[in-house]
Amino acid sequence: MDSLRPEIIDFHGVSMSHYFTDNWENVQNFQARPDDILTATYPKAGTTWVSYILDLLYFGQTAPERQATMPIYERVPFLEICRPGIDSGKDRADELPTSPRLIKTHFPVQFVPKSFWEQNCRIIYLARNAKDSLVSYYHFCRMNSSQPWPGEWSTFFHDFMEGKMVFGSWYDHVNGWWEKKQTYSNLHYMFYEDLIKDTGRELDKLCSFLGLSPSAEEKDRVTNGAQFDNMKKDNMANYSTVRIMDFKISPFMRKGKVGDWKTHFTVAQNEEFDDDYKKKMKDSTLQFQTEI
Ligand code: PPS
Repeated sequence: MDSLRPEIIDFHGVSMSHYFTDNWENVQNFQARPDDILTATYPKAGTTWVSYILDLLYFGQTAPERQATMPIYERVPFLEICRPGIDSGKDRADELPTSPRLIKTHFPVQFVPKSFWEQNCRIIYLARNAKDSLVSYYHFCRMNSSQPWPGEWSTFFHDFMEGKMVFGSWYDHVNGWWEKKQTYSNLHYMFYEDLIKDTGRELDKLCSFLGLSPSAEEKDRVTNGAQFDNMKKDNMANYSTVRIMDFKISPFMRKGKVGDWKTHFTVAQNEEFDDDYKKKMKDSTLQFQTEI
């Protein structure tokens, strides 16, 4: 453990760490523009993947030097991040010279600054099944010294079910955004597992939501460029430039698979998880795939 690691705090009823609440007032007052595109996810759902796809779609041809020289977290700022020694995500978003501006958040829906709704911005929500999200988050917390210490696997496993994670309960997050989709039409809700199964089809749906009609050639370029193996070796996408992440413990681009939870959950843990899941998700119409 090291001294950077924050505690989990209760913030307006959601477990958070101060790195994502310290800039709260400024973030809440963020002035969105009508063409801003917000990508929202619970942590580890594939935010970087969709960010990369969006960046290629919008700027891959007009500004290829972006992909070669700017890390993904500068191309697509993380709105609520506020850590000593780096510009806040809000300032980075304010300073983006591009149109549209691509912005990322892990906020539960009720924390999103109101200007995004007022400006009727396009919002993409990417969800990933709970079991793989848990596993990915566990390894991320081990390797990232700005996350609370995850403890032993079994501790983290139970904390996840109890929503004692930075950005709160996975169950509340995916459901909160799903409910929002019923009333806010500029929200495109997609699933990591679908993106894995058929990236081309998901790209088509995404483009249709965004009002883009890339050529077949361009679509291939985006789909191929954003493949796991390509992103893993791309230093501008794989977070290797971030000092607080220790890749010797676990790389950011770790496995990129559906079903890796099977190598972590014991049979008993799986039963416990499924029982609890049924209770927590009983009123939800959301359906997730935990294997493909
Ligand atoms: S973060 O830190 O919350 O922003 O992380 P996030 O980018 O949301 O999620 C990281 C996980 O997404 C996987 N990933 C991918 N999977 C498949 N294809 C591509 N191109 C891809 N890019 C990122 C990444 O490997 C993390 O999942 P795990 O299961 O840990 O490998």
